[in-house]
Amino acid sequence: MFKKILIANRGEIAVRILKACRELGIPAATVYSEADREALHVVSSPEAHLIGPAPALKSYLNMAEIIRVARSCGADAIHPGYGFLAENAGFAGACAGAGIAFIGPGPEAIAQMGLKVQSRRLAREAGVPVVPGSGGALETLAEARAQASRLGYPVMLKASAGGGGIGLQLVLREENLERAYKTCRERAAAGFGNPGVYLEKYIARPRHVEIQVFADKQGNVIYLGERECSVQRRHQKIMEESPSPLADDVLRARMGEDAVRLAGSIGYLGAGTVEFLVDDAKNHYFLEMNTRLQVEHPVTETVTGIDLVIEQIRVAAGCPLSVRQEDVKIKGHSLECRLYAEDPSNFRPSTGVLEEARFPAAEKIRVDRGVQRGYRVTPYYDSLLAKVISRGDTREESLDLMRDALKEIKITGVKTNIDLLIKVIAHPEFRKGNLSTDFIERFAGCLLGRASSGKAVGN
Ligand code: MV4
Repeated sequence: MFKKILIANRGEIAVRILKACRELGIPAATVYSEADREALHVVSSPEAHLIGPAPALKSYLNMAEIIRVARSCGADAIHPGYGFLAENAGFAGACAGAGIAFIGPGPEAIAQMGLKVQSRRLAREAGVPVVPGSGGALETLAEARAQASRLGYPVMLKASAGGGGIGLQLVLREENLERAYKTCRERAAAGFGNPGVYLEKYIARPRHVEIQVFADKQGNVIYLGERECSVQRRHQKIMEESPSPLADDVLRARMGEDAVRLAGSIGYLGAGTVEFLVDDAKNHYFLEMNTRLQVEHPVTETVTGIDLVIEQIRVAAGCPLSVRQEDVKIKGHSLECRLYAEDPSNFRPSTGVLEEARFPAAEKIRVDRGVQRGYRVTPYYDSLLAKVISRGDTREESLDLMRDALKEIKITGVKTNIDLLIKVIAHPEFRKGNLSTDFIERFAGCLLGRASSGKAVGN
C-alpha cells in the first residue's frame, strides 16, 4: 500500500479523499493556493502545502510544483480528484516519470478518451452503440454538408477535443449548416486549442444515463449500476440519482456490459464513467467516457455499499477489486443535490463570505461539504459548496428525505440554488421520474419564477 497520498485538489472532493485516506490508515497531505489558506480541506488536513497564487493555472494546475511537493513530502501517490489535473494525460505521465503513482488510469487511456472522434471509434470497435455520425473529424464545409445530408437533419456539430457543452451546435436545416460549422470550429479552437469538429444525428429530448465502471491491474472490469443525470442547467448537472427511474434490469445489463467491454478494450484502470444518451425508445448511445472519479459518485456508493475512493486507492496500489460482478447488488435509491453559490436568476456564481453554513445531520442523509462558516466564495474556482445525498428504500422516500434535508440547510452571505432544488423535487414530473436534459428549461416558468423561453437552442 502507499506510504503517503498527496491530494491535488480542493473543496469537497479533497475533504472526501482525506476521509478515505484516514479510513485506510494512509497518511495524507493536501495542497492549497493563497486564496485557500483557511479552506476546509486545509484546516482538516494533517499536512498541507502552499503551491501558489489563487489563479488555478498558478496553483492547482501547476504540475511541476505539485510533483515537487509530492517528492519533498514523501508521497508515493497523487490523487487528482475531479477537474483540474484529473484528466490530464501529461500529468499522469509526469507522475509516472517521477516514480509517483497517479491514482487513476494510465496516460494512454486518458488521451484516447479525451479526443471524441477517437473515443467514438474505440466504442464502435468494442461493439458499443454510438450515435450515427461522421466517421472522423470533418476537414471541409463540403464534407460537413455531404455527411449531414447522409445522416438527415437535424444534426449536431461537436468539438472533437471537447466534452461538455462547449462548441455544441444543433443544426435544424441545411441553410444553417455553414454558420454553425464556422461557429463550432471557432469555439473548438478557442476552447480546446483544436478546431476539429464532427457530426452526429440529433437525438431529441435524450436522457443522460451513465455507467460507473471499475478495473483493476489483474484484468477484472465490473460495472456498479447507473446514474441518471438528466437534470442539468447550462451543461452542468445539479441533481443525480441511482438507480435511474428509466432503467430496468435489461437496459442496465446492456449498458453495463457495453461499458465494461469498452473499458476492457483499452486496458482501463480504476474508476471510470461511460456516458450514454438514451432516447424515447430506450435505445442507448455512447456519448463519452470520463476517466476520473465523478462529482456524483456518492449515489453509486450509497446504493452499492462500495466506497469508490477506497477502491480507487486499492486498485492503484495493485490490489484486486474487492467485489466481483455477481456480488454487486443495487439496494434502495439515492439522490444527490449539488449546492452551488449562485444567483438563481442567471446561474452565475455568487461570491462573498458565508456568514452561516449549517447543514442537516440525519441518519439517511450524507453531506459532502467543502466549506465552513467564514469561507469566502471567490471567482477563482467552481462555486460548488456541498453535496447532499439521501438514502431511501424507495425513490419516493429518498426524495422526501432530500426535501426535508434541503429545508434545514441555512446558508447566508451568498445566494444559493437551494430553492431551485426544492422546487424540482416538488415538481410532479420529477416525482414521476419524467426527466430529460431540458427539464429546467422546460419547466423554467414554475421552477425559476419566470417565463419559460420555450425556444429551441439551435440553428
Ligand atoms: C447530444 C444531444 C442530442 N443528440 N448529441 C451535451 C453535452 C455533450 N456532452 C453532449 N450533449 C448532447 N449531445 C446528440 N447526437 C444532446 C446533448 C445535450 C445534453 C446531453 C446530456 C446532458 C444534457 C444535455 C443538454 C443539452 C444537450
